[in-house]
Amino acid sequence: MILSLPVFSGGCADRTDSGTPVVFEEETESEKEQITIGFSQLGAESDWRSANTDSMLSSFTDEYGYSLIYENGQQKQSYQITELRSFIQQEVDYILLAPVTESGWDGVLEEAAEAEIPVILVDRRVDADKSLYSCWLGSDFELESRKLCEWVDAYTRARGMEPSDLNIIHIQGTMGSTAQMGRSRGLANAVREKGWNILGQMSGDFTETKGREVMTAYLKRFDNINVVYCENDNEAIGAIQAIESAGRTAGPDIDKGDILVVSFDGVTEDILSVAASGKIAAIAECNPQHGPKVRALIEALEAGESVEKFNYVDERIFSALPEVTEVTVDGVVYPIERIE
Ligand code: GZL
Repeated sequence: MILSLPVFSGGCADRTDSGTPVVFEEETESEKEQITIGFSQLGAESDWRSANTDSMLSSFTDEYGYSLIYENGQQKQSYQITELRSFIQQEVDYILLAPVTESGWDGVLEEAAEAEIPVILVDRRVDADKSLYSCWLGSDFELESRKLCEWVDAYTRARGMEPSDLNIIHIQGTMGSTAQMGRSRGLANAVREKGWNILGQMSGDFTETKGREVMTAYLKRFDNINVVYCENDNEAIGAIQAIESAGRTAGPDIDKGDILVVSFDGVTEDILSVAASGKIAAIAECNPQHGPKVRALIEALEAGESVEKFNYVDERIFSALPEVTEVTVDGVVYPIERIE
């Protein structure tokens, strides 16, 4: 029996067993052209992450022609892998992945490749065959570190200190993440090249709570700490709380007993006001505004254009302290952005 399928305006009809017409909404023009994105964000651990999520969510909206499926991996790789498998099952057009750490992605990326779903990495990188992802966009974390270490060297010398006078506590980010590895490598090289001292090194997992815990522990062990190198601002805020609770001062007068706190990110007005007070002496910017740039990459791919495999965002150095106006890394001069 051939069912008569009267076409209603805007839809086509079938019939239930009782003969009641069931109208399947026809795809609207916009739905037809919409690009479906599955975005696995690694977590919500920091102000930077929130700013990055906001940038991504506001860039892939209906008005731009996108349908976004957003998932938060709560800083657990197993959650993110499950999310990616769900995106593959839903046959999304693109997968965006902000990977929590670098290792362990080959399997699920191969599954996406088998499903012919392009993957774009944002922020941190993965330790997997480059053919398994279309491209990556984010920061040069080691360059961020080198710029900040040059600032520390210039500033402490301007305050009459010798490199060997610096006794540093290093609060690392999430171990195994690209940001942590680049920022730790930059400091390790500076310590070796300049003759600084590292008193202690431990992960603060990019969070305020753990930054405070780590700094509290080290303040109990050492009375000669004069520099704290935090791998993000949230750790720095926690470290400053611990410093002040211990009766010490986080500030610019390192030659008079202050503890010089330096950090990464610089994404909120609140953090920049802490830097304006001198409690954070300098911040290497980590630019979270990835959304529009990732959208441009997808538009290029959609247009059949080739794109760079690795795409970098521009970043500055912030400080309220006047002694250093620029730093030079590999012959490139980076002006310091004065904040007040
Ligand atoms: C850097 C990003 C880091 C930030 C932290 O691109 O991966 O993770 O610096 C965030 O604030 O938690």
